[in-house]
Amino acid sequence: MSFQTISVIGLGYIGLPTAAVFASRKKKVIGVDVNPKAVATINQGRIHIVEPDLDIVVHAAVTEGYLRATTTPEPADAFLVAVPTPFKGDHEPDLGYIESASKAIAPVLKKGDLVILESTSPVGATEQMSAWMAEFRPDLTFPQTHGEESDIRVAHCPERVLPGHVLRELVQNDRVIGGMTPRCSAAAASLYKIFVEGDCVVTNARTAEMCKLTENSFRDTNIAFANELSIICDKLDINVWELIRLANRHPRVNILQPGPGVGGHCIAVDPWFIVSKAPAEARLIRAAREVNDSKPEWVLEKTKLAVGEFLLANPLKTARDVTIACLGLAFKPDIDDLRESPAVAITQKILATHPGPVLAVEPNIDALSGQLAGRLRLEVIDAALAVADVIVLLVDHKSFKTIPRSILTTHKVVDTRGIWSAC
Ligand code: SAJ
Repeated sequence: MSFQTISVIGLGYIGLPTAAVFASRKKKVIGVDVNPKAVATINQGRIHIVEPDLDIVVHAAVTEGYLRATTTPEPADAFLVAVPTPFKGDHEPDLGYIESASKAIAPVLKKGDLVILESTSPVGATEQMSAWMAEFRPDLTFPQTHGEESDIRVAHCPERVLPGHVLRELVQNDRVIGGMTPRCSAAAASLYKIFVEGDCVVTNARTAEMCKLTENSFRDTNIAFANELSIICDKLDINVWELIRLANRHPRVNILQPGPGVGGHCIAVDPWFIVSKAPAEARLIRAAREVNDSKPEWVLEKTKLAVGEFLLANPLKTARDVTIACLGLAFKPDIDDLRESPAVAITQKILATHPGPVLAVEPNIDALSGQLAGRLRLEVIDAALAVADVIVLLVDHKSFKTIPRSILTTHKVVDTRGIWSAC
């Protein structure tokens, strides 16, 4: 199959890099986003998100005329849907963005087109997307009713790239291709082969949906195991970092690292998509979510204890005199992304409950915004260490790792990442 024009619906952390990489292979790419500001920024050859080297690729793609952004879908040979899939209420998946995208592209579909769902989705979402498009285009046939003979081919090909390494992983990672029929899979595989150097492994749509959810649930469960161990070890006076290092010397053990909780828009969300489809059966997956979601509360308790210990050693002071410095706000090291960050949630709770000054150090941002702005002061490391009595280390950014271990003797420290306590 030859694809002259490719349209990417949703120009966020996945859609924009994907559009730019197709364009870098000299394909005509039409990017579509509901956000007119993002569209304008991209059409100026700039980007509205943070991802290493993406600005260079987008700038080249736009100036060479291969990539153009718009707010309204236009005809294309292939459509990739990369819109958010958050959860709502009691952790049920919210497919509202997929529904809107399906209805937006339906009017411009023509016989022979390929539509791919890239967004991480609950099992059955690809069939649902196809049903939404069919509803709007009774003149075209779709795989759920016409199988291999359908006018439109539909597949689920989940993204699997790690933020911060998106451009490399897009090209090098293997790709799971889940067509609604074998012909749909073949069409999707030939599209990805335009830039994917990894294997394009073919399966059906439901297995591809579950595969993506399984990958992130596996990681969530492993992190929950590490987080639970950290709480048990604290109780039993064992250094969890040393324990994990020792256990991982076994050839078949590979435990991940504890932290203040699990953040980001994927690992803390996707396991719920499995739970929502099989609530009685997904017991371990749910428990892992609960363990990871409860870790920030435990960090808050440890912070209160540290303040108490400081006051015991300084009986003339009150809690009002105790300065707490929270090191790190991002959801993981060496990025500037604060969304869904346990570090932000913990800092906000400390701010709400601690009567004394609270500082934050986040070397990857210039200013605080939203709910964090106001009482919270953003400081550089040295200034924060100079005035803080209690240090709460929340993110293992590179620059924090240079702070000497002697901090454990000069300050009360809650080290959620083990950067000093691991030795
Ligand atoms: N974390 C720990 N301990 C660890 C590893 C991670 O506490 O040992 C925490 C991080 O600090 C962070 C959270 O987990 O708060 C998630 O970070 P991450 O680096 O594990 O994952 P994400 O959310 O950046 O990206 C994941 C990746 N999935 C897997 O590794 C299985 C990525 O490949 C997916 O494409 C991405 O989710 C996604 O979009 O689904």
